[in-house]
Amino acid sequence: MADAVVIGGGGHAKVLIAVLRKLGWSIVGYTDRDDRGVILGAARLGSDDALAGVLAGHPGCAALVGVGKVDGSSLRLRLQRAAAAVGFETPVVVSPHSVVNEEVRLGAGTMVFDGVIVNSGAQTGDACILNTNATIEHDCILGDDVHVAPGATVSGGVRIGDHCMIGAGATVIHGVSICAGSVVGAGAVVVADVSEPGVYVGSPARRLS
Ligand code: JB3
Repeated sequence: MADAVVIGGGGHAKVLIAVLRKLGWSIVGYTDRDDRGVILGAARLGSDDALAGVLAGHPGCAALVGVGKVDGSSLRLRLQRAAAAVGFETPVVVSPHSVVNEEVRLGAGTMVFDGVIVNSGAQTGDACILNTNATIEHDCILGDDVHVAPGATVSGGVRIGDHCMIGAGATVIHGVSICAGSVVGAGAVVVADVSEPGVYVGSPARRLS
């Protein structure tokens, strides 16, 4: 079994660790500035300063970002790139209880959780979260560090820029483009291109001033 360390010890880490276990990974532990206790059997190893020691003790270890994302920030991508820079593997994680069809490309560190469907021809950049029961339809192109929250539906041919967050249960209709750094609120329905970063809510989705 390959070793993995999880960066971050909160709710997202709990979801990630369960999927990693199903995939047969051996969880070395997690790093977090706070002690969040034992998470599904994984103990805190210390803050991120402890990562170098983890790699020394576990050559070839993977690092997965267990810090979630609820905004347009770039923290996840920065954490992943920093781990890769010191020699960690940052693999794609695909739940055995998801469906990934043909000619799909998933960037390094992208996580596909339970119930997700990624349809043919779709692609993501690095460090994306395709969260529980999200749907990414055919030929979508997602940038780096995009979080598609639980139950969200991204229809065919949609383009989503870096660092976006598509909220729980939101819908993006076919062919729409959403610019980098945008946040689509839970349950929003995006029916037109989003060309100005901001927070978009409602149906049809409108930018919060
Ligand atoms: O909505 C869903 C299904 N999931 C949400 C997820 C996508 O985002 C979840 O409900 C939360 O809203 C959020 O999950 P997350 O990030 O696990 O939230 P929280 O439970 O607050 O835990 C974040 C943890 O990350 C905290 O313990 C922080 O101390 C830690 N953290 C923050 N910055 C960090 C860093 N840990 C490390 N190792 N390094 C950091 O830079």
